[in-house]
Amino acid sequence: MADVEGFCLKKVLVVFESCLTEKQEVLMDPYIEGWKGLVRFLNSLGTIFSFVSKDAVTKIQIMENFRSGGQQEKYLTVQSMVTYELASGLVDLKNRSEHPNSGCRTILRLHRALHWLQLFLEALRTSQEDSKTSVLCTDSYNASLANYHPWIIRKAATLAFCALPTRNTFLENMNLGSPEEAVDMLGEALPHICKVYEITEALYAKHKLLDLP
Ligand code: 1Q0
Repeated sequence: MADVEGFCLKKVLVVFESCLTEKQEVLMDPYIEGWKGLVRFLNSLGTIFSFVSKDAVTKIQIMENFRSGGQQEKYLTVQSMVTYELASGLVDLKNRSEHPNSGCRTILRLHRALHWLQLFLEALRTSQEDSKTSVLCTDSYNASLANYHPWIIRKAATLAFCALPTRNTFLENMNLGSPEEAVDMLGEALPHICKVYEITEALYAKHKLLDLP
């Protein structure tokens, strides 16, 4: 499952480590790369999650376009993007109208999903061997992303989670060796994901961007 086309989940997760600069800024390119890897993993779980990966791909594409467009250097880090878009009036703060796909609101959606990922991986790492992945996934989703989703999406997501394999199959299919070794890898990768999440959260809170439409 996780090894489709030589895919390695470890590589994907450690990419988040390379997001942080010395000045504790979040680099856009590895952030986008990390999400692309996660989407590849998601696709390997089957078409049942394609409604999720489609949305993630759309958002990744929006950010890639900024990174290859005329103002690409303004999008080098999440920090420089926030400064630039706010100073240039490129963010819809109340209603989605003139700038429906700003970098700020797009990253906010991925940032919320990163919180879900953080909770889910932590749950996988610390749960009992016989835990149900679907339950761990539903609980982490309800504690994070679900708060921003309408009923119909929550319903579709929780239905899809039921198709997830058991915890040990899941860990084994990550192709990192035994479930224990996979758990160790998660323990190494998680602090970096948490750090990226916290820095982005603090930045968005400071600029009052946590509720962008
Ligand atoms: C393992 C199973 C993963 C299941 C993914 C959980 C997330 C469910 C999210 C449901 C999103 C539904 C689609 C549309 C949502 C949008 O409305 C919403 C808001 O955007 P907008 O433009 O309408 O305001 N979009 C989002 O909230 C963004 C959602 C992005 C989700 C990206 C998920 C990428 C998943 C990666 C799987 C990683 C699994 C790693 C497991 C590691 C195992 C050790």
